[in-house]
Amino acid sequence: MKMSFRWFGEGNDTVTLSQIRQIPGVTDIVWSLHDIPAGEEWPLDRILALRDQAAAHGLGINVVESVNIHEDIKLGLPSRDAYIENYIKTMEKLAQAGVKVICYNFMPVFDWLRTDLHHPSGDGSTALFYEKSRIENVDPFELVRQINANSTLTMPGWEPERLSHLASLFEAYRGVTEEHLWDHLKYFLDKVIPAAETLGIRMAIHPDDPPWPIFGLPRIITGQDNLRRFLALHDSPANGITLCSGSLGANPANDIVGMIHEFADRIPFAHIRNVKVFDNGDFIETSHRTQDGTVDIAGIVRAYHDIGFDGYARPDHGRHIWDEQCRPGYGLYDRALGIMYLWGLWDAAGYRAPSAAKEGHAS
Ligand code: CS2
Ligand code: MN
Repeated sequence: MKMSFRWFGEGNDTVTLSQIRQIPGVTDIVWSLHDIPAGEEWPLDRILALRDQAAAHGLGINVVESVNIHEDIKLGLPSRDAYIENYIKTMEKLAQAGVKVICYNFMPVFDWLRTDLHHPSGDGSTALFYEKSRIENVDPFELVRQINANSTLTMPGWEPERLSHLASLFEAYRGVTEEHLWDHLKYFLDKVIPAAETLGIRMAIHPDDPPWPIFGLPRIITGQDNLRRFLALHDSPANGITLCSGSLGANPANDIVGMIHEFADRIPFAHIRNVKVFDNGDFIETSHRTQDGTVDIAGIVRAYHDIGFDGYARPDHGRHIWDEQCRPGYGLYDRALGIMYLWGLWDAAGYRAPSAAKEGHAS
């Protein structure tokens, strides 16, 4: 397991590269060029500048999260071909800079969605919270009105301008079913995966978060059966999964340990975090510790150890603790604690007495 840490870039993140370097065992940042709109080609000079900046702190840039997919690709519009071409050009440049894994998602309109970014956890910390009834009984056009009226509903994965397009995006998705989305995903994979194979890149789709349809928009990367179907759409080692235990774990029926075993050789990237799911379907993000949430993090790390996982992992969202002011879910402290918990589980799973010490005594 190679450990990484998401970093949003200079001026865009409260965490610094020097801080990341001091977290034990972190070798890579997980990064993106967040200001470039989905569908546009990334400039090589900016990719190389980022690589040099990370290297100056002893960090690699092997994992990109995300190169976002233009909505026209998800909608299957004729304009998708030009956007897919741009996507492949970006992949070529990333490969030139040494990138090994590209994470992306195929969620229509929204990325991850929460109703409260600073929900009290009960111990003085706050965390991301999802209140099911606030999302699921809402008409999307009413939602657009709420967001425009400055509600606390937020779309953290996306550029703010997206809000102004929301109504027309909903309109465009009218009549787009899950089966259409599967077809559009296959069309994308059939173009992109052969390029990935040539470039030595592994593509890694991120599950939908939460893993069920919202606002009548289809969502398909939601659980084990659908992940199996996804992998079969284009059967290649370059077509893989970002197995996110927190996204999938919002549905307690998801058996994440089972997925790690079943999809072992198709997981280039692991997001490991916990959530606590309540009986009414609401959930809050917790510390990474198994006992604090509903997801069996200890079992998950043990499963990765059992399969000899040598891909990249990162802690995912953290709580906001010790009064840290940071991007929602992306502070330094709780994610660093998460990493030490993950390493603790990992090291304990493979523990052997250090042989070097014994050799030292031999003569
Ligand atoms: C989220 C997502 O759960 C997560 O990792 O932060 O925004 C994720 O980065 C994207 O869905 C990946 O494309
Ligand atoms: Mn994730």
